[in-house]
Amino acid sequence: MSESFSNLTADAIYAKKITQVEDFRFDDAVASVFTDMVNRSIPAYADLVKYIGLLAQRYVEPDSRVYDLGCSLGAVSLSVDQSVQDKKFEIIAVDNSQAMLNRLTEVTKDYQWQHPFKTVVADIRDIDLQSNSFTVLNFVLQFLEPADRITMLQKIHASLNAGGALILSEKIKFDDPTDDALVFDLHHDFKRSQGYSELEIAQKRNALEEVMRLDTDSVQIQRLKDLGFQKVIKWFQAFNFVSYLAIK
Ligand code: GEK
Repeated sequence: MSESFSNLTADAIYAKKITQVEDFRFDDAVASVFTDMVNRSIPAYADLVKYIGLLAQRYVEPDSRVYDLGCSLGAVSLSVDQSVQDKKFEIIAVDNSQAMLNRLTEVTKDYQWQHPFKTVVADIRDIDLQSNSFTVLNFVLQFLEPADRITMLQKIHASLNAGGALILSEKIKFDDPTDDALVFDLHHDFKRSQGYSELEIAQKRNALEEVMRLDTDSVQIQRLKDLGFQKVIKWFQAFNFVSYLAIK
């Protein structure tokens, strides 16, 4: 995973006052600072990515496929590739941002993949998923239109082998508004501790308002259970960022 952390360029996208903050997009500007941005915005992101590699050791089956959906710079793919040594499998990383995939190619150019790895530029809603043992949606479902989320999860459930796992990481809302406000503030304390200014935090929040509509913890868990996942466990949480393990 260290390879994806080389060439670190500092995120200063929202550092200056912007008259009209536009909706957030995964364009060249974001792709070029993404590693810094994601580490300073999602608490414990690097640990979470590392631990997804550990989960992969348990759930990736020999001669199967792994999907990294909404892969950005491929941090999850790299983690799985390095973590699961003793099995043959293929990794397919999908993102609809050409800018992200160009940057992925650049940051991994000297990396020797241990398993066949391919990228696909596509909207994850439009692709056919082939049978697989491990699918990861690491902070991606939250960017889909709320109405499309269940269909996406249904498609993943249908494509997973019995016993296979979906790792779904999401920023969540809390059911209780007071709890939600508190954890929201704690997350902003985290961002301040990472060197983001009040202006940067506020402008990024505006940019994300329309493109990232959050579900509550109870909605996330119930939706996965209703789809037929045998086991749904919240295995990781840092403030309002959580990850679920859903086993078919
Ligand atoms: C990581 N998983 O580092 N189809 C395909 N890709 C999409 C779609 C879509 N409909 N919507 C958004 N994306 C990564 C981090 S970032 C999370 C994921 C964040 C892609 C988008 O282009 C971006 O690369 C990624 O999902 C979300 O573990 O920035 O908060």
